[in-house]
Amino acid sequence: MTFNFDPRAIARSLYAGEFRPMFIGGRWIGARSDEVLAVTDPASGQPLASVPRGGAADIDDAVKAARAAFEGEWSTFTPYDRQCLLLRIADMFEERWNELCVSDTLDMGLPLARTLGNRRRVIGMLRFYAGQATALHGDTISNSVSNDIVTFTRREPVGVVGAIIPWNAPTAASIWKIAPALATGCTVVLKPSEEAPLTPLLIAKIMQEAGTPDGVVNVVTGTGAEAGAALASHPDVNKIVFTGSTATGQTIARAGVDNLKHVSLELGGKSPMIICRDADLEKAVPTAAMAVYAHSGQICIAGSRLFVDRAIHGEFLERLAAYAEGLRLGHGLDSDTDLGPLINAPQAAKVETYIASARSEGAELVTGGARLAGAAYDGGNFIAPTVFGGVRDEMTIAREEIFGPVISAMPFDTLDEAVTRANATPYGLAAGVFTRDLGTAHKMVKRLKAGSVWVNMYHAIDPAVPFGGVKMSGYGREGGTEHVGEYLETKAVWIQTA
Ligand code: TXE
Repeated sequence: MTFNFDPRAIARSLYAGEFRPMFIGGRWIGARSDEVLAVTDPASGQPLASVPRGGAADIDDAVKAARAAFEGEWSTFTPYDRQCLLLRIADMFEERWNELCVSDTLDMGLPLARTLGNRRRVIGMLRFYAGQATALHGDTISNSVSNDIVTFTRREPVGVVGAIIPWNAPTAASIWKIAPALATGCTVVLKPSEEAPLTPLLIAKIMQEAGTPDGVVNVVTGTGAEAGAALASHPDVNKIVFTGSTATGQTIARAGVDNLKHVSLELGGKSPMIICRDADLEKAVPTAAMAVYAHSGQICIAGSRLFVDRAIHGEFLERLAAYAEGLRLGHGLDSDTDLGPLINAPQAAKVETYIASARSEGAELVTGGARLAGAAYDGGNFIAPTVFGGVRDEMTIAREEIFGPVISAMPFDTLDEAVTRANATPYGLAAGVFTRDLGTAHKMVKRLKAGSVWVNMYHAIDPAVPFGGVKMSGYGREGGTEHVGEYLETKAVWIQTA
């Protein structure tokens, strides 16, 4: 892909190693402790900026600011006012899209061609929720008590929302949490990942410039154990929306019990991709590859368990390996990069441990399986796109979320067996099926236990289509009209008229 702008020039203008304050109550400030966290470019290891290491006191300040805004000026905004604000933010995102995407790429390494392609997931989401802001309504109910009593419901904002997001999609994750909050009249304290806090701060800046009242959106940077835990357990936070690992999601859900916070969790996955013998391999091979490699495997919906009908298993793996070997790894700002780095050294080490476990448990390495060395990869953590064949369901790589570019391929003999094995996981975020047979497709869709099922495609996400998981992949949905309900409380009103 060629860019019609100079990404490196934007990168230089954005981050030159300086201190980037966080955003509380409309003010750009440091942590009360004055401590900072360094942020580096995952592709080069070069410093980008430093951010405040916010802690419990800073979270408390942000929650107070969010509460004051919720009770104050923000509560006077009509649905139409909120709609206008969201549309203004969306317009500003359009104008500054290249800048936002360069920032996203620097934050987490995803190639710029991909971050640029997230327009609908981000700006579309803002506009979708702008529409939802003026579509909120309660019900009039014919109560069974008396004809002289009018009963109706009001949908009211849940209050202060704590949003905790991971590093693998800073822009989209921020907007998926903030847009529904603004649409419904809530206020937000966002805690980005310590690995990728810069784009969320840029987003807050744009929102401020768009006229978002002080305190409506606050961003506190810091670690999970400090700022994240303080937000999850804060008694004046009404709801937590979290995207991240299942283990942290469980911790957060427990922390919310004391004040019975609403909690929605979008967690990990070990999603199956099922390739039937009648699949169109021209489409299925690249789709199955990118279902995992697109974010270098660092995406919750990665279709990392690849079930292939035994009749085409050999041919499929050959073609998959050839496709994987043709992918170019490099810095996300380079126009010819297909895949970026892993976020940091511990993540790369974790992936290498999984690769080692696959070898020692008897899986057969088809391609990849090693770090890339050489000047182009200095300072980054690049692991070659990897395919293991001969994987058995009980092997570690077939059971655990790797969050790296590793596909575990397994043959199957019957569709019944494929679905049963696909469902034999604690997770249930997504699933993919490739078949030309409509009957097979519908049967699989019905039986697969997952929040999203894609047939003859993968990875598609749309603001109007609900996204989320079942089982240990969490609860609650993002996107779709039902999502706004997660930011609302229902108040029942009774009026005696005679
Ligand atoms: O995730 P965490 P991390 C998986 C992936 C990865 C592993 C660790 O396998 O290797 O998780 O990554 C905040 N209270 N996924 O450490 O811990 C944290 O600061 C409150 C899969 O990044 O889930 C960050 O903002 N908050 C996943 C956010 O939670 C806490 C995406 C996510 O961090 C906290 C990310 C606490 N006690 C990682 N501890 C997916 N499937 O999408 C941490 N945080």
